[in-house]
Amino acid sequence: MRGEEVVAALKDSISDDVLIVSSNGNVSRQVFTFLPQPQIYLRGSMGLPMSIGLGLALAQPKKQVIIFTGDGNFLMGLSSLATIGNNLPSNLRLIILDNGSYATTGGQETVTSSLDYLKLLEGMGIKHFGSLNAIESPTKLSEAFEILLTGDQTAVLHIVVGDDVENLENIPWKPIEIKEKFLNKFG
Ligand SMILES: Cc1ncc(C[n+]2csc(CCOP(=O)(O)OP(=O)(O)O)c2C)c(N)n1
Repeated sequence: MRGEEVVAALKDSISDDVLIVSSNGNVSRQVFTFLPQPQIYLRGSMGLPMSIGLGLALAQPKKQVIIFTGDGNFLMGLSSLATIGNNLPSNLRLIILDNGSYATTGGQETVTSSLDYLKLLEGMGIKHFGSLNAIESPTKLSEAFEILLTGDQTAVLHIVVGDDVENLENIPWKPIEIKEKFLNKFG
């Protein structure tokens, strides 16, 4: 499965009151296209979805917060993972869509092929971790997602996805409009 197929497949499991933060580039376009709007669609800066998601989870403890990040963004924002591990908000979920590349900018390889996610996350103090290969086991996706959502602790789901991408429409909202629409709905 490609990243957008994974995001689209999760649509029915995500209720309208869930807060979502998505990393810049393709992942934000996928979340914008397939999941309830509005959400925080990052544009431009890489590496910020984890810190912004953590802030949202701490500010809105009664709401569930899901971060969707590409692996390139995940690597760039690693320092905030340590802060997540230190705070461990029970309402925070992190989904890493790992296509092993910076697909948005032409598919340059990232270094996740040599990354031991389990050790990394454990070292950051995050214990609830799942990893699956969505290409080989699409039926396991909804099961894994169900476990992720219904748990009572900070949890991370790492999903290996294909590196071929569909060219989705760019998000038509400016960053300030994204903020206003999000605050109008959830603020
Ligand atoms: C600080 C910074 N460096 C580089 C870029 C250019 N850039 C935009 S999206 C992107 C790739 C993001 O990769 P990933 O998070 O793995 O998502 P994918 O594109 O693979 O879906 C890059 C390098 C940027 N926007 N900001």
